[in-house]
Amino acid sequence: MTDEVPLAAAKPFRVPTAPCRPGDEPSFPEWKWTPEDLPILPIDCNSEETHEHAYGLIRVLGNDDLAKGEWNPKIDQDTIKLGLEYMLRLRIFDDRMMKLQRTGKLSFYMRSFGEEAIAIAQTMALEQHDWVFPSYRQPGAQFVRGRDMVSMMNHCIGNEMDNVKGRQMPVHYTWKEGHFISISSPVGTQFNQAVGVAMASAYKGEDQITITWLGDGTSAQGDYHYGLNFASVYKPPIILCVVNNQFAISTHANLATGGPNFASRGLPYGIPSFRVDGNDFLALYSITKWARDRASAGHGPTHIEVYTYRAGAHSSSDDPSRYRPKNDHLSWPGGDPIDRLKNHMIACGFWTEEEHEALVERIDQEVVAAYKEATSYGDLANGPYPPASTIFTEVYETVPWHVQEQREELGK
Ligand SMILES: Cc1ncc(C[n+]2csc(CCOP(=O)(O)OP(=O)(O)O)c2C)c(N)n1
Ligand SMILES: [Mg+2]
Repeated sequence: MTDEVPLAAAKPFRVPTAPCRPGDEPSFPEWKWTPEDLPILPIDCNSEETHEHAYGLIRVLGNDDLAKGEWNPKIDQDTIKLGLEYMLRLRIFDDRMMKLQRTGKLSFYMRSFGEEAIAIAQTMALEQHDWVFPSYRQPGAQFVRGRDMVSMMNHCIGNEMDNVKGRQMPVHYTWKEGHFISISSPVGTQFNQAVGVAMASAYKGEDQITITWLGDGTSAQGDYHYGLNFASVYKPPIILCVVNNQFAISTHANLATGGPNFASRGLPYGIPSFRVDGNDFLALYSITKWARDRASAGHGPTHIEVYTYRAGAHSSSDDPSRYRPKNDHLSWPGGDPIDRLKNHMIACGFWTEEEHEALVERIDQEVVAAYKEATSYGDLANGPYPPASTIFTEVYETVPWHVQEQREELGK
């Protein structure tokens, strides 16, 4: 008898790696999907009927920049122009804020670079009173809901006018008036909270639906599966989105699932599941409007993989050149979401390069003016900041003795 464990023949254990690393040529599989591939489905369909939609890709904008196929939402030109304006505002806002971070004017920043269409098109497809449970990669929803840039900057600086009084990291917005729920640093917590709120809306008989997003990496956590399971059982009016931008900081998406894609993970939960081109404004608008109509009519949840590429760094603390080829986003088959909508508008004859440049110029001036105003309420180096006493306010209705004691201590 021996306790020694005998050596076995090689077992199929593997640790996936990213498809390309620094120094490699970026390589992405060629897209075989076209806007004509997938039929639109009745809003009361079941999960099995969405099988090809979970394994395919909903597209509307073709390679010739024209809108085609059954998923074409056929929205009016003014709405499309507004969508382009929101996306540009987000990109210019992000670029300015990143520069401010680099010059020490902000402690931290995260951009939505390459993913601008997602929160913007999807929020535009909803009603103003619907609930938004975002991750840090969907601040753009606030532009759609009408939040003032000065207010967003006040938060990022953490000055006296910060609506969360310095209690959150920069970019961890919350905005009650816009039904935009606080971003949480521990990733993924919003998924279950969103399902619970959607259940509450249904229980109260309100026509208020909920949308939530988390990333590919975050979908490897239990929270994602708990949320799907509750949505599967109770069928509340919710849109559950997994933004597959291929990376979780430096970890490639192939470490987050061993399956063929992210969308199809909703099928065994009995939830209709779709994969959509995340850089196609019209496709995102279309599937989200469809999912809202479905939820509003009482047919329950929809699960969506938003297929995209994180064009920039994870955050101001990250350097992607350490783990992936430089400028690889330029090879992404889905292109750039702003360029694609702009090219579509030009191809259809209701936009020009000159109008585009003028819009960029106007927004840039608005962003510069907003920062000037925000710093008049306090900058990072000199304040004024929210008073220290706000550490203790608005948390407890009745302040517990030990917190009261600490408050008095601070007062000394
Ligand atoms: C519970 C938890 N684990 C780890 C982290 C550290 N962290 C912050 S963002 C992130 C990556 C998330 O990637 P993904 O879900 O793909 O979202 P993306 O940043 O690509 O939008 C990690 C690991 C965290 N904030 N919370
Ligand atoms: Mg990711």
